[in-house]
Parts: sequence; structure tokens; C-alpha cells
Amino acid sequence: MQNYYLAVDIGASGGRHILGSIYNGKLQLEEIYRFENGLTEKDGHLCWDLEILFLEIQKGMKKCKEAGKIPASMGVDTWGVDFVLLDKEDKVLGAAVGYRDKRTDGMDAEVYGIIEEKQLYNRTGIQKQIFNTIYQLMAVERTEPDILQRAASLLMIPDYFHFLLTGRKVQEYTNATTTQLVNPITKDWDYALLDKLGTKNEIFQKITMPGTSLGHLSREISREVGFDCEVVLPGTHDTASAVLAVPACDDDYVYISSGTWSLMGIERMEADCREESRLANFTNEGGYAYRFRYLKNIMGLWMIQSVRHELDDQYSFAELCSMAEKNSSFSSIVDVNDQVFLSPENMSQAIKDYLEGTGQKTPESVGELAACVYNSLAKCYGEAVEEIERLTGRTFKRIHIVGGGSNADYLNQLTADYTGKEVCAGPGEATALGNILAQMLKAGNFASITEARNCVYDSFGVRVFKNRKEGK
Ligand code: LRH
Repeated sequence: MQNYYLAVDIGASGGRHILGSIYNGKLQLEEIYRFENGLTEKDGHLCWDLEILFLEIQKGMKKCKEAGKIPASMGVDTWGVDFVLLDKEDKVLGAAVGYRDKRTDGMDAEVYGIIEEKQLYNRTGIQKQIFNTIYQLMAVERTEPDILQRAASLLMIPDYFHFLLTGRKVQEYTNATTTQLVNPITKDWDYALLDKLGTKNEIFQKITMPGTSLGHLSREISREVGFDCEVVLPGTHDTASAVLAVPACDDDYVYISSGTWSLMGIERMEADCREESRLANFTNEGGYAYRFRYLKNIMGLWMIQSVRHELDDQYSFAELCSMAEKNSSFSSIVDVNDQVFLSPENMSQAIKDYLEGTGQKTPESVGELAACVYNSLAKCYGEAVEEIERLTGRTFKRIHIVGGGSNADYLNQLTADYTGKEVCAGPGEATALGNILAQMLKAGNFASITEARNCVYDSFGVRVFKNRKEGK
């Protein structure tokens, strides 16, 4: 009998239930259910609707039952940094404010009034992103201190869902590191930092590794969905799951986990918390089996997703890519990591304003606008690779692009051109796949990460793109 493992993979714009299994030595994936997600405005803040998301999680589980494919285990992964606070009766306090909300404006200065920015990086190795949990907690502290006082626990979003599924509260390690409150040497909460910030230590859960079983579904949930299964922690930070699924058999590569964000970096066993690394804005996020994800957050496909949305979703991503390709001579470039693109009222306008402000030609068609976005992203990848090579003193042969964005062949080709490296694209389902691999590793289907990654390569292959630019 085939064993199924269920990944519930929730991103900023939607979630999926994917069942994974092994057949004749190859990995097989089956999408069981798909649902929408997004930030909605509530009382002046951009929030996630966790109640609806949890109903969707259960709906997808019921679909497994209907299909007669009961998973042996399941796990949930989501984006990083966001959390909920629960009171002592385990009721959510306040709203689940999302990371693109502006409540963190100015919170960096508040935090640096307590601990110097340099020192914070040195202690945590985490890149400054204004939406990191540390700045969000400061926003709660400054605007709703009563909520923090009443809080009995803090749970990151996937941990909250695991709690609702099993009744167990833990803090999964990879996602914990996105808070900017974890020490990369002890791999535990930086309690001295928490004390400095005045945050109650008791609200933080025990840090627990991917591959740990949380036991079985609670009786109520299993009655509701019609089956029981084990819940096994994946790398609950979606990027950690995606990196686990990179189909590489050596370490001579840089990866890009390409989705709403582009996370570009390498895996390594130790964190680099030097000042040089901070200035280049690299982060040391925790990965599966304590491998660090030394990477840079790049604005990613969010820009083109927003542009597409502003055009009433009338073009598919494939169409936008081909329109961009036809306008590839349009040479205006934006700095995709400029904060003006994080949460603008209107992305197309923000791009035009940026181009005007920097004295460049503004796009006159959708194709030119899309060309500007894709070229700007690929140029940023090119710069990031140079920085990685400079900071590590190594050179890398190829780039693995995984995740939904790896389906954009035009961007894959541009990435090869701007970085001068060979690009290996795929699999597109890396995040769900990485979630499943952690469960399969726990179940003993693979003896090692290398074996699991080889199996990803054998099962899905990669599409290769070569650099076309001279001098690169
Ligand atoms: C990608 C991601 C990224 C985080 C951001 C908040 O989905 O998890 O790694 O920085 O969302």
C-alpha cells in the first residue's frame, strides 16, 4: 500500500493541499485542494483571516478522505515573521496583523533605542526587514500594551495551526529564526535580548526541530475531517521547506526560492554575523537539520503579481512574460528592494514614480512595464550573486530556481544572462515538496537529505538555461 504525506502549504496569495507519495522510487505529487489567501483591511490594519484559513485547512483534509487517500502524516508551512498572541484561555488577542501592514513604521528606531542595530545583527544574524517579528512586537508594545500584558502565548502562524490541529504548542525552529529573536549559536531564544526588550519570556514556546512528531490530530478535529493522522513538523517557514527540496547533488550552487519573494542564497553550517554581511543585507535563517540559509530577501514576483492584479487579472503570468520578452529592449530599471515597493497603494504607479524620480524612461505599455519588472529582478539577482561570492570567497557554478516563479522561463533566461551562471529551473512545487520531504525523512523513506534531493532530481528533473551575454 502506498503511504501518503500531506503538505498544507499556505502562501500570501493562496494555499494548497498536496499529497506526496513514492511510487517505483519516484516522488509523486497530487494537488487535492486549493484556496485563496490575502490580506484584508480590518480596523485600519492589513490582516490575515486565520479562522477562514483554518476552515480551508479542514476542507482540504476532508477532500483527502473523499479521495480515499488518508495521509500517514501532515504538516503546515506558511510565510515567516507573522504571529498571534493568545490569552490564558487560548483565545486570539487582537487581530492577526500581516507583515505588509504599516504598523512597523518607525519601530526600527524604537528597537535600536534598546539595542544597537549592529549588535542586534551580531546576536541574531537576521537581516533587517522592517516587518520582522521583533519590530511587529514593538508595534504591539507601543500601541496595544494591554494585549501584550494579557498574552499567555505567542505562536507563529503555522504553529498556531498545528496547535489547533493537535492541542500542542511548540515553536518550530526555522520559522522561529525569522523573528530576529533567536541566537544562531545556541539555536534558542536569545533570552537576554528578550529581557532587554522587556518581552515576557513565558509567552515563547520551546523551539522544536522539523521532523518532530506532535502526536495525532485532536479527537475533535479527527471527527470533523473523518480520519486521524500524525502531525509532523516540516520546516514551517515556507522558504526552509523550499530549500530542502532543491534538486542538487553537490553544494556548488546558489538557490532562488522564487515566489511572492525571491530568496536567494546558499546553505552553510555556520552563521555569518559579521558587519560586512549585515551591510550587504544578508540573513542567516535557520534551516532543516540546523543548516543555515544564508540568503537575501529580494522583492520577488510580488511586483508583477501586484501589476497583474491592477490590470484586473486579465493577463496570465505566461502572457505577461511573453509581452515582456517582446519589449526586452526597454531598458529602464528599478531597485526592486526599495521600500516603496513593499506595500504601495498602486504598484504600476510606484514603478513609474521611481523611474521618473531617477530620470529614466517610463513604460508606455503593459509589455514595457513587465519588461522593467523582470529585468530589474534579474539584475538584482546578478548583484546578489556577486555579493554572495564576495562574502563567502567562493564561486558558484549554477543557480537552482525553485518554487512557482521557476515556471517563468523568460525570467529564468534573464537570470542566466544577468548572473552569467547556468540556471536549473524547477521544481515549481518546491515548498510543498520540502514539507513532504521532512515528513518522509522522519518516516525513514530517505536516509539523508542528499538521498531526498537526489530523488527530487530523478523524479522531476530541471530545465537548463545558459547565459547568452558575452563577458559574463
Ligand atoms: C516567503 C517568506 C519570506 C519572508 C516573507 C515574510 O513566503 O516566508 O521568506 O521573509 O515571506
